[in-house]
Amino acid sequence: MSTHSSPIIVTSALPYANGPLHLGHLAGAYLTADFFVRYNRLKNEDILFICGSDEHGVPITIAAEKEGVSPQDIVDRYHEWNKETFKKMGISFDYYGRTSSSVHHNTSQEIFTELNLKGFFKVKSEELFYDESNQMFLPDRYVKGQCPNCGYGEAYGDQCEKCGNSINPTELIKPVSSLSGETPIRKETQHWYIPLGEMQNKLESWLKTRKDWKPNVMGQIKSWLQEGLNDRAATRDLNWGVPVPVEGADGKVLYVWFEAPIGYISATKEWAMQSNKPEAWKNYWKNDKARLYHFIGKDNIVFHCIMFPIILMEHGNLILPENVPANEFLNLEGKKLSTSRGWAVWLHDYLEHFECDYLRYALGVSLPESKDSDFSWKDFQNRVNNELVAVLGNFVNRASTFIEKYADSTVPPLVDPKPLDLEMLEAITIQKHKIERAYEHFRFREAVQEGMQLARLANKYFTDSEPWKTRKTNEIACFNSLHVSIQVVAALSVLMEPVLPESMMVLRRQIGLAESIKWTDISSSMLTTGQSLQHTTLLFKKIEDASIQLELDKLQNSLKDQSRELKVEYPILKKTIHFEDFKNLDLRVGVIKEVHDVPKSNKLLAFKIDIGIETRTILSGIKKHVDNNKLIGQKVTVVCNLESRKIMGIESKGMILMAESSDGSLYFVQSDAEEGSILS
Ligand code: B3M
Ligand code: ZN
Repeated sequence: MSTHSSPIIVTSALPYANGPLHLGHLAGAYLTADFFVRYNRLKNEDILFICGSDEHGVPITIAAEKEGVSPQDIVDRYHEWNKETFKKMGISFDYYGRTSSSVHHNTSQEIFTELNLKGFFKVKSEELFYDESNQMFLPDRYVKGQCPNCGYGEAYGDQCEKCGNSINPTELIKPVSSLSGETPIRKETQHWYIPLGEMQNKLESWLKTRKDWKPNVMGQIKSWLQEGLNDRAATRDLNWGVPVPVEGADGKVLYVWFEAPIGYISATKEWAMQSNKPEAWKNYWKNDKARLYHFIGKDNIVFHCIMFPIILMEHGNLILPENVPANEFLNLEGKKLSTSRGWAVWLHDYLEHFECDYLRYALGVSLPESKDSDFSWKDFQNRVNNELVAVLGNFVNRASTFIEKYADSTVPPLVDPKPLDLEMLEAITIQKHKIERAYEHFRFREAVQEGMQLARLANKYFTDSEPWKTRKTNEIACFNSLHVSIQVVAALSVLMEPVLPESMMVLRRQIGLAESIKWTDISSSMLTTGQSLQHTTLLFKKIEDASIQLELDKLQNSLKDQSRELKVEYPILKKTIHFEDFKNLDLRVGVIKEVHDVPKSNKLLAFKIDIGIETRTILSGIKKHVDNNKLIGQKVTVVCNLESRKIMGIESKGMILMAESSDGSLYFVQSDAEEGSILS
């Protein structure tokens, strides 16, 4: 993607307005989008950054019921709060809308109606779960039960969070209403289905034209397509949401995942109206030349890469995404982030104690770009102290203090520079190109690191050229070092702007760079000789151990608080079996000899396991739960006399026993006994 003048529209997933924002949100869909947008603004692109609150759907009504307030109260509270938090975090949306707005209601109803008139939907009458005591149907999370695919006991009516499969509610085994805890009855109702299955070929042809998509994103899409797409209802029996615009459809609303992505369009319309150019939204959505980028977390891939494109395609006259650079998940201190368990860092809380730029940088270098990554407070402290303070801040400070003291606070001349000086000046252009390439291919970690790399090189240059010595022996050489250094400072103040907007703005003011400075202005001569410089303040402050300990304690305490309230629910015991039944199980200790990926599967691994008497191939769907590099040589427990099964063309003989912890993580059942040992 090079600089052309076609408009760009960037969207970040609309967070549900049912709770405050945390670190996982930021790392998933907002920080990278903001880096990308700020970079493109500096490049003078015509770019629009859209987001807003997702205010409908079962997540909202359930949050309201939990607190005993109305859904409206919930969304009003969190909409304003989240909007404010994003702003304080430096996320520079051009418009932050909300899906309860009338523009959104109208827009999504219009799109539904248009599709309905085209005969796009399949209208089906079917029996769905109904809670008799509450007199309501139980869409999505209102019904829980056992997953028909993986057996997980807490699967929801729309999706199993364990295996990621989408579910038709009536497929749930032992369904229970989340409202009354009772077994629901089945009751006839009518819904409008999106015929995803029929659209699969068309979708696949379009996907083939998508270039440069991240492998983690394409991989997930392909595995959905491989399993074959099922029709999905675009409507729900609920009274909170956008009413279905069809006569006789009282008590029905559009499915939140049908209308929420349309929120991107509605918010763009609102932005256009607010900017007094009401037609301007078309420049982004109805313009073949415009490019649309959805920034999301990986759990939203199916909706943005399958469902929404199908809706856009069938509607016609609206552009489809150019790319969907989804991120994986961010873990916290080595564990899965979980708001219900209190294992989260809330952004509003963070902002009370630290600068927004610190987190933007620390997360920026460790983003879950291609695989899940981890945030730890210790690492955060190290990034701030050893990189922001000790490298970038230190360099800026050294350069400007010297100029203040020895060059009368003006940019000294560059006279007869030596190779060391010229190399440093060249590094500006080299790093600039590296950063550009990184941003243009959605490699944000790299972009951040290459920026810091320039500061690292500059620190070394400063040390090597020893201006504190030359100032007494060779003033020209000393001035050259200071001239070069302050030019690097100027370049850094723009190169690092997407990552560190607050501190780089302060820096640019101090060195007298114009507000309007652009990416193309980055060069080795951004400041002119003789230009006077203001006194620079320290850009970053060291974080003490005590502040980090405070955060760690807070995390532990909230975990304790939550577990008091929210005891882990263990499934009830299975029914008693005879001793003989148990004796029939052949369990042995095995040792992992080889591990291979299974082509086209992002869940399965193929193991070769030595069970003493022989080495067997066993397939197991635990890819996400284990560290691939640490598998060989591990002891595991194998169910050896389970009938063999062919999975994805490979014969699997037996099963590896796994223990499942309450957060859904899987662990091997291990023994120190030698391979072949029998468990009895
Ligand atoms: N609100 C889900 C989420 O927060 C959803 C995103 C909507 S994007 C159109 O994960
Ligand atoms: Zn499942």
